[in-house]
Amino acid sequence: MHRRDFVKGALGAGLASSVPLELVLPISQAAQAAARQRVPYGAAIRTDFLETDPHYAEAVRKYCQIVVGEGGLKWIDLRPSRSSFEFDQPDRLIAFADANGMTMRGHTLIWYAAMPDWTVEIDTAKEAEFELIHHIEVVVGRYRGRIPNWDVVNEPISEDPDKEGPLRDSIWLQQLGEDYIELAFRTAAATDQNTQLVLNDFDFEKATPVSRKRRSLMLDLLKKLKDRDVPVHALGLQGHLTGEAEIDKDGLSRFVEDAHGLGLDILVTELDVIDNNLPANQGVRDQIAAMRVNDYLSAICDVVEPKSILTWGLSDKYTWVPIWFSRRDGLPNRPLPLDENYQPKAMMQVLQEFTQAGS
Ligand code: 9MR
Repeated sequence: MHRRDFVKGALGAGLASSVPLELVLPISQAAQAAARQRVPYGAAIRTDFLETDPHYAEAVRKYCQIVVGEGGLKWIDLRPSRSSFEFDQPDRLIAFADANGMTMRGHTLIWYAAMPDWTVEIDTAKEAEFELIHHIEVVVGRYRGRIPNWDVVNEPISEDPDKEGPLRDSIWLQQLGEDYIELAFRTAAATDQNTQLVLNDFDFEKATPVSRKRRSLMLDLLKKLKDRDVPVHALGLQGHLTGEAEIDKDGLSRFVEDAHGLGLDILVTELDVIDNNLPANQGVRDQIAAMRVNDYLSAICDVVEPKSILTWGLSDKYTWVPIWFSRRDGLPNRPLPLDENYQPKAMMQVLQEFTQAGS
């Protein structure tokens, strides 16, 4: 039974049939959309623009059931100094989510990047352990019961493992060795027992030696954590797809199946298509991007339905892609499901096929 039918049925049992449903239960746009969804869809949000660009807020309300701050919960935003926490941005975003019947994911507790300068002063294992635990306890504790899942550790596998070793260099790895991962998960679980704890990373979908290696290292890490009863509940597949690269559908499906076989849920957390090397023609570019997203999601959904699918941004107007991957021809990047005027592109149709009921 669809959720909508359930709501009507439950109401019908207790209320006079002459009362129009709209008057009894004002169904928000988000709730209506949620009723259509099979898999919840969401996007990374820039909170400031949500408040200053009404078209942006309208698009978020129209399409998203989940939001995640593109920043805001990163150390660089939260921790201006060792002794202080600045919760303004995530507080505003979670208020928006609450007001619109959405949920907010937590991104991210422990990451090698986006660290404020003062953290270079963390130069002993004891200090690192203290700071890691303190940070997680304060941040997860503040939103206890309100954030349904957290990226506890983000991007722990190194970018090119054959050159750099298996795990990504960070303050945490340097001071605590790979035990930092276990410590982060255990601390998060002890702080909020009801939130889903996610290990999140990218580049698992290509048919390259690096991608293959990263898949195998991620599985090794997950197995090790599971063997030690570490409370890791889900694998987050970021999905920053490279526009010109084929998706290794078999490799990705097998990887997802293996991770799921360890008892983990699968989430798609940061989907977009890096289009700096795709043809200039907009129509062609959008079609290729949609095709990559289709290949990526079918490789995953053929074996396991993800618990949610999020893109890293919603409209091409606000995207991180040009920071690292601007186009040589000077044309703007088009990595996301809505164009810069909030019109849906082919990618949005693909996303709806994978997320909406009855499709
Ligand atoms: O999109 C984010 C960008 O605005 C920030 O400057 C950057 C550093 O905080 O992080 C970007 O988001 C990254 C995410 O947090 C983790 N996966 C890769 C994302 C894109 O770089």
